[in-house]
Amino acid sequence: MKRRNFLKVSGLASAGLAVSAEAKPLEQRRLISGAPCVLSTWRHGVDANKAAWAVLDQKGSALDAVESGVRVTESDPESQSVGLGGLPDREGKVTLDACIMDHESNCGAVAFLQNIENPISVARRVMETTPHVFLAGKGAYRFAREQGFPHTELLTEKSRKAWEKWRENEKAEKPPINQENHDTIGMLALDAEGNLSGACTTSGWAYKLHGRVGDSPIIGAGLFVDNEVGAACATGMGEAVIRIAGSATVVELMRHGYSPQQACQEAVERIKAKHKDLKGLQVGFLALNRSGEVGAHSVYAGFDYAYRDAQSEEMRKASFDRNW
Ligand code: SD4
Repeated sequence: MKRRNFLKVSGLASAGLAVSAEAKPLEQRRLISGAPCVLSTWRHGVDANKAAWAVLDQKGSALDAVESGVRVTESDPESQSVGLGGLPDREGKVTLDACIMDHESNCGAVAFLQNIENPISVARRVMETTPHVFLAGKGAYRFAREQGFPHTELLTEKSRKAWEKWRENEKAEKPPINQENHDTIGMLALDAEGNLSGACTTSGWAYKLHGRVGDSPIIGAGLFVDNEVGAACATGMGEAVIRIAGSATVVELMRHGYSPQQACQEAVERIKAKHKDLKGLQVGFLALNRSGEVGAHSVYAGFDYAYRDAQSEEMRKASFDRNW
């Protein structure tokens, strides 16, 4: 597709987003790979980035970095939206979704996994030891146990109490999505070799229907990596992210010349275009290209992310379209 046509169909022009004069499709430019860095969604990303940076700083791989990083959040009982201590579904069961992807487009995923504290490592094991990409439910659990992962009770006292309180006031509709009950960790890293990897892990939408799976374990929705271009991950209402193949869309936009920031903004435009009613529909995207440029944008205010490289370690606020 000619670039002019691509812009026309993308809706970028109508969204009023400017593409810089240098923006060119990938085949017309060379992205020089940037210095190592790691970024991850929400405040729990600070501690996760620490663990990831310990790997990157020793010239370790981006793949090892993202796995080590998000394991910290999965194992933190205080984080009520990921791994141990995650808020359960409406039946009181903690069910976990995760995926991982490396610079060679190898990927692994698990969904609807119960009683395993570190689903990201199970996802990596699926990627590295099986001919498959995705295991779900009982099969994923059995595989994890065979691989030596311990059986763990994931419902903490704090999360059980929150669920009981929710049940007292249970309404027919699902709970609203906001920063309190919806904060997956998605992590993207660039290593010293110039390779990208990503990981995404969550307990999903609090008090969801039993069996519900969101975007987080779906390669192309919750996470996507293409080492030629960049990487992206998503947080927020998974149903909306799946509808636009969110993370794959962000990466593909970068391939066509969008900066990471422009790509995240355009993906949010697509979400907006597909949903007449945006009330409470929070989605945020994070993106990183091969040069180490970063982008972050969300539908509503409040999305932030942790960034770390050799010079800086900080929380950053994403740009957004609307106030709550
Ligand atoms: C999901 N996207 O299960 C995940 C949840 C999330 O911030 O990202 N929360 O829909």
